[in-house]
Amino acid sequence: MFWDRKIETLDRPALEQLQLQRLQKTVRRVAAHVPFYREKFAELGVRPRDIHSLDDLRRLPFTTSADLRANYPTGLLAVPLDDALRLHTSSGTTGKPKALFFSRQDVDNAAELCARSFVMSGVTKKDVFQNMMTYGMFTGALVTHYGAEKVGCLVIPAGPGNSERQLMLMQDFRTTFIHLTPSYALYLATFLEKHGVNPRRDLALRKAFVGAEPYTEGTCRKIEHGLGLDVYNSYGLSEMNGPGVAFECEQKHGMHLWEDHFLIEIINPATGEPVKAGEPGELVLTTLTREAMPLLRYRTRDITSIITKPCRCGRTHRRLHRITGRSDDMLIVRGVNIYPQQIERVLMAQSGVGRNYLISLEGLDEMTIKVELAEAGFEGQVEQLVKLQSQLAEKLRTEILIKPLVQLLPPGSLPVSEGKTKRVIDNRKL
Ligand code: DLL
Repeated sequence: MFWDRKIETLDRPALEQLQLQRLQKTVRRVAAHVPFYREKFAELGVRPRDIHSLDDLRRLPFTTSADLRANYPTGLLAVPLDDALRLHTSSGTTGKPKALFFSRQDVDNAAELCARSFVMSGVTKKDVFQNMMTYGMFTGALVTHYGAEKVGCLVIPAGPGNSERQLMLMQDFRTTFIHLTPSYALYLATFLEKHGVNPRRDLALRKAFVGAEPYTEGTCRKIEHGLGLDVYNSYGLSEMNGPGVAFECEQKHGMHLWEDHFLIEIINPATGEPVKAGEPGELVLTTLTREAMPLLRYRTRDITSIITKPCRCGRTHRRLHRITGRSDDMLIVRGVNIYPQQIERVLMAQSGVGRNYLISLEGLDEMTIKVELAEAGFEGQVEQLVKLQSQLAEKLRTEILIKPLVQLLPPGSLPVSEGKTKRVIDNRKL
């Protein structure tokens, strides 16, 4: 199913022509209205009229999240404040948040891309959408809210948490699809199980759009199994409107990134140079239609790769593989580079393991993986636990090259989050 068949299946030369026109317009816009970019262009000796082809993108400067913070609150605005319609913020680990402005057109485009993304997975106006993302300054809920309204769905702005109420709403209004973080999805699955709800039998749920943080294929399967539905990966970031940047189609093999609105590059994060076609690296995005706050070559820090083969669904917009982590999430433990997603991959593929885990770093580089056991399956024998513990430690060693301590915990003993989860506690005294 298509929301806008023409644009979604536009042939590559026409799509690239459209991208070039939009890139040129964006570059002219920032050169005229954003001193930060004007100065960068002057430093690099590049002028808007030097952009003749998409390859010229590489002549333009990168933008980083530090640049957004340094220009907080309005330094990167490309329109008069009067023409800004909405403000979202995105908080990082330190200091001021990033302020993201939307013009009327930006608000509309964001909703349009979410509508496209929902319809791509088979959502229609007959669907009932319970939005379990956080409403507020976070883009996660509002942007998808308006997208689903555009499709004509009944939208229930539930927000996350309060699982009793979620269940009541799902039962009373026959909710068919939800949008939530992987952490809350896993929690909700446990909640339903505890309350004797069999989602396939008792609820009308068909799909969950899951995103806002990285998760593995194994976690995806656990959510599908626990909630009795199909999971579609939902990717986005506040700097690019929020959700709706890249979503999965019904083929569920990679996320189509909407290339009429964003230009993709995959670079080696250490050198800034492009990687070879199909190789993993850091995703860098340039906005092509944003009016209030266009961004050039934004370093997302997300690690992924482009699927080079065309998709069977007929869309020409290229797909990204699941995000495997952020370049700034990388842990260095005893000199070894480790991504938390590698650990999640091992844990979630192991039978007997439950739905929650925590990576704890203490003392002089001691790594402990705290992991909950599955609700069902454990028969209370100590030998069983010891075996599982050593199997996990061994598999983890193969994956991350160091052998962590594995601590098995009863289900429900680790903290849960309704939003993004903190998976790593680093208390090392190095
Ligand atoms: O998380 C926007 C969003 C909301 C996307 C709801 C999808 C659903 P930020 O708070 O700015 O915006 O965080 C963006 O979250 O750079 C990734 O590191 C991570 N992220 C978002 N979606 C995914 C995903 C929203 N599907 C940052 N898989 C991004 C992996 C994701 N990581």
